[in-house]
Amino acid sequence: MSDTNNNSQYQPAKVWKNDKENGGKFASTNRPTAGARHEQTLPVGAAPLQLYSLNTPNGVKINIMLEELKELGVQGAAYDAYKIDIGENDQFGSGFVDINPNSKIPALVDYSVIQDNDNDGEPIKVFESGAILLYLAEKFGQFVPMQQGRARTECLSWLMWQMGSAPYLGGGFGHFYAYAPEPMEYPINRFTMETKRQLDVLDIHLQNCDYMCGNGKESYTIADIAIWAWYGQLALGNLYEGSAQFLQVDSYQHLQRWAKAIAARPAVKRAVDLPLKPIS
Ligand SMILES: N[C@@H](CCC(=O)N[C@@H](CS)C(=O)NCC(=O)O)C(=O)O
Repeated sequence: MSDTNNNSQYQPAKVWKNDKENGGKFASTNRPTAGARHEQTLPVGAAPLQLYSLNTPNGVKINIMLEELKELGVQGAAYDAYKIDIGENDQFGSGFVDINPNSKIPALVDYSVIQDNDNDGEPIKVFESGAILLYLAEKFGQFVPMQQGRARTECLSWLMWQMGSAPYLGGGFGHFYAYAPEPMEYPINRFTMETKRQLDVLDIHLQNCDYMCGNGKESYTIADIAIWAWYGQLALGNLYEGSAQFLQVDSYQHLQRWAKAIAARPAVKRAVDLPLKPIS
């Protein structure tokens, strides 16, 4: 094994055991099991949509969408937003797990549907930020081409690209660059390589279009919203201190132009620092 492994003495046992603190930033939160860890009833406000979230990139996607709908004056998109503090293990409370069995923010509950015949008086629970964006976009007929065809397919392809790619950025690069107990060359190199490749994918694509799926303001979609929350914020130096220089984000000029244009939108300015109500 090469020296760049930083860990050349380590040999995986036949069966993994959870018998050591790993020392990373989220070490005390992580367990190899799922399900509720404590009882916690979540508050429900008066608005039709109830958001349980945090202003991380995955949370910011939904903040942007709801604030963009507010900008358009969409009445039915009124919402209450509550803070799920993942550092305090709120994501493992019974009320949150009942909405999202995967215990990760964001999660949304739509109470506007309880009068509808096919909902048995129950609200609709939505988890996974991509699913929430698509749910809201389709419910209100905004920020997604509604008709099946090339434009809708392109939008959903880029939305799914974001959902599949960002774990390499956040869980891979971000984790090892900013949260691991010590710098480790092998994982930092591996995930930096992949993150820079992804930034290049976006830069090349944005060379020929204003937004991810076309030109002109009306082509701004949930694909831009989802991708901006991670890659736009990374490009603007808002994620992982020191990473803008490390990744040389300024060199991706088309990505920079797109990221700045979206950052200037009033809805986006409000969304990145959305006030969230306490859950208790
Ligand atoms: N694929 C999920 C990922 C959500 C996610 O990873 N959320 C993080 C914060 S950005 C979280 O809640 N982490 C808490 C934990 O892992 O315990 C989505 O897009 O909604």
